[in-house]
Amino acid sequence: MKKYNIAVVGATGMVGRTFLKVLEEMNLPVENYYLFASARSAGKTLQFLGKEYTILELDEHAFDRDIDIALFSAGGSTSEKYAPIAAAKGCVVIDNSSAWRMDPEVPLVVPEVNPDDIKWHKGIIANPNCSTIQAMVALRPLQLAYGIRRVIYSTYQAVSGAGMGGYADLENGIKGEAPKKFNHPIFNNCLPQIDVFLDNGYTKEEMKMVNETRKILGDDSMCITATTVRVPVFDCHSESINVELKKPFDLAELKAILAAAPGLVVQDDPANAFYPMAVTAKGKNETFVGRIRRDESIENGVNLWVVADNIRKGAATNAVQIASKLIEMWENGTIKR
Ligand code: NAP
Ligand code: 3JM
Repeated sequence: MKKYNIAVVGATGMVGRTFLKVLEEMNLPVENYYLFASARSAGKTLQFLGKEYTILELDEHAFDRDIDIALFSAGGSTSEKYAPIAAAKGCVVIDNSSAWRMDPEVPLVVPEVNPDDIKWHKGIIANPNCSTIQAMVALRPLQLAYGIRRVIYSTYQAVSGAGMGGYADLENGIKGEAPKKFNHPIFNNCLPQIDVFLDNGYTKEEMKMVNETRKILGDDSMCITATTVRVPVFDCHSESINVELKKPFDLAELKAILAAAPGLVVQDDPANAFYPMAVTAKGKNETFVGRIRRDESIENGVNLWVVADNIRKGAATNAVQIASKLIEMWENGTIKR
């Protein structure tokens, strides 16, 4: 099997460091790794695969090397500028930022859900928002079985989703210090604002969930609304998802469909207080679903509680799974390198 060269852009960040852990675990056929960050970290070293790697500065010439795949997680403006430069050099960018997700020329991929969209990439493949990814893993099987008319998302999102700065705000807030990353203290608090506010009164995070869900599930007519909330939890996003299906369902059958879905683990035994939680999802690559019950206020309604490690399945794991699928498609001739 051919071996490939992989770059990690933003290697020193919360997502970037998890990329390195997931890459160590997933054992892709890789010849060389190149780790990039800003001038702030260039020259520093990171331990990876038992070796010491020196961080390289990201600049216009970074992709002059023979790089097959670049995993980007260095913020929207970095992706906006450098992803086209990398793609022009023949490298396939798997981008974790929101910069390219809604571009009609860019596939937006959750490997368990729409892997075939990888086939029409033109050099950039987008990784969805963390909150969207875990919802897709749970909703796709229901869409295929019953059709989905409407979705109401209410999220409880960990501070790690706001990077190293988000983590520091909770750690320091516990000690009584003022926040630097968030507008308000996050310790002992819930912030009904993630990312900036838009003209329609929603936050950008909320509209990411609405628009990305429609694109990934391939249904622009799906009715979707979202309220996204930052909570004082270090790791893992939890989501209440209320779904209105198009067809009637049998609850036992619906649970069996979820239990058989790829990447999804059902944890649903209320009698024993067994359901998905942030503390049990931490460090895992799967998405967890529980509290599966009929919404008795509408016809064909169901409520779900969905939890995943936002930096793993919500970011690094999903991106590395895309890379793995891409390599598989190159190797079996589905798409040309
Ligand atoms: P973080 O902990 O703040 O890390 C940011 C990383 O970006 C660091 O490695 C930093 O390098 C690097 N960086 C910043 N500016 C750069 C520049 N001009 N050139 C090169 N590298 C630069 O943030 P994070 O949580 O890892 O998130 C990083 C990005 O990933 C986010 O901004 C977001 O777009 C995306 N993200 C996506 C998801 C998802 O759901 N898909 C989830 C979380 C984050 P230095 O060490 O040099 O500062
Ligand atoms: C998650 O540079 C930025 O503004 C990054 C903001 C950000 C994003 C984003 O919009 O790319 C922080 C955390 C995300 C995301 O996954 O959408």
